[in-house]
Amino acid sequence: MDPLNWRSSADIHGAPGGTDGVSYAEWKSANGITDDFGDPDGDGLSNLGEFASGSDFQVRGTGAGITGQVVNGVFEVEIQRNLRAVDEFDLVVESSEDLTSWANDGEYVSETNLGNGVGLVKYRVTMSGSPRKFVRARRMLRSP
Ligand SMILES: [Ca+2]
Repeated sequence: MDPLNWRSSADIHGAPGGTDGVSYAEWKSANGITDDFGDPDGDGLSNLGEFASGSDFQVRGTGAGITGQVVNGVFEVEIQRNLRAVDEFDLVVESSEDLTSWANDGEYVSETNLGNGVGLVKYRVTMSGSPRKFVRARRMLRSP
């Protein structure tokens, strides 16, 4: 087993002997969602994005989303993700100096389990002397 595929359990104390993952299809069915890109709470995050981040698709502004700050010349970004959904999504952090050319240079640092099925993943991006740098995070649904 590849340790890079390991993840935190969604709940504190884990789920020994079983999985605590929930597929996007199961979540959609349980919540009566038919539109992946619908936004019933009007917060700009699609239903698919709400599932991936572990926020409530019916309540605007639930969860931390994405935050960032410069620490000792390194940009650190924290991204909220649904720990029950991480088996289905890859998270990629990219940076750009011109919003045209993007580099997959986000370096994984750590993840904190917030204990409510949500984790905060920290990545760092080197500023490399550029006067400005843009950072984005992409969640990509894995192919079955
Ligand atoms: Ca939304």
